[in-house]
Amino acid sequence: MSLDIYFATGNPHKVAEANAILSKFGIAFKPIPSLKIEIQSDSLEEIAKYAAEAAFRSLRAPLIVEDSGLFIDQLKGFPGPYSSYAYKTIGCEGILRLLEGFDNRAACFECVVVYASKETMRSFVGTARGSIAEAPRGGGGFGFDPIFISEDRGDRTFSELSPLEKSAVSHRGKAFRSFGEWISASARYHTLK
Ligand code: ITT
Repeated sequence: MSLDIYFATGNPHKVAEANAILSKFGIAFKPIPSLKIEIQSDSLEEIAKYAAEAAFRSLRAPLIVEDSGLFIDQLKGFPGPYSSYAYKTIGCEGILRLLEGFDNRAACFECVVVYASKETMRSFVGTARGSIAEAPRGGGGFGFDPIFISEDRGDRTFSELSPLEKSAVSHRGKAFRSFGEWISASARYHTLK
């Protein structure tokens, strides 16, 4: 038997990556796309906490919300919390154009997972450091994966990694593994599972 937890997100890639990580903890996420309310803020944690509180008020069942983004040093952290919008508007090509002529291509992906239930609300954070490639490479993943080179995987972009290789070093992998360790040690997990 698995422990089902709702995941308020409209991004099926996030759900697939989270389920692959959490299946070993006996947890399955059930997506509910319509429940994520997104405020504007410079803080991923603030965005995710607000969304988790609002989603819990409507659903009244344990759930998670995840907010993530790509932070580029040369662009003072842009697109950061605006990554979803930046991806839909300027995309990977637009980011590469903004970095044309700059040597500093350092960047990181960040992910905040917020779990909300009747008893508690907790955040779990993951960061993956790396750099922005000169051109898109690879066919896997989603979003900015084709232009992000993880410092832990040689010269390969996230899109050139298998899903397992990506999640071993990714921001999402780190945040969801912390969540999995915490929830599997909690009383709730043992009574409901
Ligand atoms: P929800 O808000 O519905 O969960 P979303 O895709 O809009 O889905 P965010 O607001 O958290 O999610 O935006 C994060 C964006 O950052 C995402 O759309 C991608 O463009 C980018 N991103 C986050 N994690 C990524 C990853 O692992 N690989 C590539 N791009 C990623």
